Amino acid sequence: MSNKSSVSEGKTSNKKLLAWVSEMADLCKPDQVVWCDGSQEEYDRLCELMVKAGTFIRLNPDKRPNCFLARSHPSDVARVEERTFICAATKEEVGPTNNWAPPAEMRETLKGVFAGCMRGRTMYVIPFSMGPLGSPIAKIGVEISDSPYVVVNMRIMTRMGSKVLDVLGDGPFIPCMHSVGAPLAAGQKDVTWPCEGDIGKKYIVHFPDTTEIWSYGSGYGGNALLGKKCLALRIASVMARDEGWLAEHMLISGLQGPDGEKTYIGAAFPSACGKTNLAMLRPPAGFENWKVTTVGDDIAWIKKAPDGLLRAINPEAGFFGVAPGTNMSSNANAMLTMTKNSIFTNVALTDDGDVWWEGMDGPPPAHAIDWQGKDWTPDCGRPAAHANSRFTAPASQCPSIDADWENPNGVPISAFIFGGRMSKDMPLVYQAFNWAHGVYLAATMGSEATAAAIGQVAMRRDPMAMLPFCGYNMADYFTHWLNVGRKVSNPPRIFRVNWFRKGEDGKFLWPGFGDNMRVLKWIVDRVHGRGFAVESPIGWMPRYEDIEWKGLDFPAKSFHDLMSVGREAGTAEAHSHEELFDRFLDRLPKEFTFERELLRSRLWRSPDRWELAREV
Ligand code: TSX
Ligand code: MN
Repeated sequence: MSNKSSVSEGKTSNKKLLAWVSEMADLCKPDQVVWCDGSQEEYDRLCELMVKAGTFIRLNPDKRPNCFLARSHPSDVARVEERTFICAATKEEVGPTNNWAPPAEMRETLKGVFAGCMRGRTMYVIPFSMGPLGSPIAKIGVEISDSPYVVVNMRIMTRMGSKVLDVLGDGPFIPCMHSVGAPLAAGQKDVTWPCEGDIGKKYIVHFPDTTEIWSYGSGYGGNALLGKKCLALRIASVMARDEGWLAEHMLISGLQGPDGEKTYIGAAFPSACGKTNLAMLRPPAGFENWKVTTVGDDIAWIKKAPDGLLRAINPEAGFFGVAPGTNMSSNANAMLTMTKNSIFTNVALTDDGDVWWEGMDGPPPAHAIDWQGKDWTPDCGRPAAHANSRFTAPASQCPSIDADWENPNGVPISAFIFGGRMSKDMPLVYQAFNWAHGVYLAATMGSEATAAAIGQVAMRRDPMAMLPFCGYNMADYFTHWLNVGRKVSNPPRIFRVNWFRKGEDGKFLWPGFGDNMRVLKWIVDRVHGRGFAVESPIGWMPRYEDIEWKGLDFPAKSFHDLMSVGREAGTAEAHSHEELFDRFLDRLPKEFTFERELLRSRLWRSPDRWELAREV
């Protein structure tokens, strides 16, 4: 047994890191401490270890070489927002949308739950970089975890291992403490997915003032892979506020037209709107000379560069995407990315050793083993894959990956797109009048989610798709957005989109997916000052003839149904913004109050229904 950091000799001379690892080993009492080097050999060894333990099932190497399936405990399948805390000095700093606890009190609680929590387990030290190694925008974290599943997922999702320690030197790092919260007594047999079963004993805690993360009790996704939501969004958003940049829940993609001109966009969508699908979009028929490239599918770090442009990097190195619904027509690039070297969690296992989930291509298998390890047949009445089942796949394997995806200086962003899932009254696309109006559109973004209990559709406001991910008071976050736009001379143009509008018959009005390229082309045209638009009370809108329809039979009447907004619906929407704003009291930027009044005035003076398809 060597629970001292003697194992670390020669790995780093960073005194703070050595002291922290040693202190955490003393607290958690693991059987051993292992410093991860990030090598293929180490990855293979840990995967094999998990196969032996029953945590991993190796998939058929002829069908999915070097791929594994993991099944989590049924109680540990998603992020736990109600157990997520931001422990800043005061409650006002984190605002009404975050859970808060006094930092000193929370530290005592955590010391209690972490004491001896790694007994019988190995403590892994995982150095990682969010962003290309050595990029001026990148940040280094070190995760301590007792989960080998976390180690191998982190190797796909981040730049991980000894090379990070070389870049770190004696510099600062973000400490990320993680335990599944399931110590083993002497001789106790382990389970395949250890975790704390009592949700009240799970903790996902952020200390923004000292930039620390402490996560206890879950081994799943954003609860455990601490570089992603915890570091790259919650902690980074605070650092970004203090340092004058943006940490956003956005995909980044490149749109290249027939003349070779390339335009990069950042796009924010709440969950279940198909962000990964948009990031990897394949242009439809009629767009043969267009190319869409992928820089990232989830997180963007955006900074004003010396050249005066807002440049973005994807801090991640892999995709942790929702599996159900992903298929060759919704997202061929994602399907091709995960053909090898990937990890699948909570999907079904087919009889020939491959994976399957609801919405995959072709007919369902006649028999499979479901995500809980039970026999499954198409008529059994249960889903084969969990709705939040995931693939972890290296971004480098994505056929649409952008040539500059690892450019340490990032890619220049020309447009920000914000979109929710709205079945009524929200047009396919419109453009903000200016930066402040655009920030307002982003902040009032809403999305419909089916509340399973009542089977009803409820709209939830999700400002910038950051509601669960902003590490400080969202009113201050809005102010920060307004400030960033003032700092750059030619800020990105801002757009709202909605792929999910339905007709009277309850059917989707817009084909979506690849055909969204038609909307993106109009956005590109607008950004470069050549796309036409008409002014409406809510923003600039394309007419039917401003959209490229080649390859799609889409009548002007349908476009009109998709774009029109009535004065009554618009006014009701403007009114309900007040509900969101009231939560932030006097911290809300003044601009928002004025933007809302301007919107109401424009609507008041508008016709009952404005008709873009017929009028100019
Ligand atoms: O990802 C989606 N996108 C973005 C694609 C680039 N989805 C899936 C959402 C769940 C994650 C969509 N679903 C999109 C969309 O644009 N649009 C829709 C709605 C829709 C669903 C099915 C059809 C059309 C629209 N199918 C047919 O009409 C045949
Ligand atoms: Mn996300």
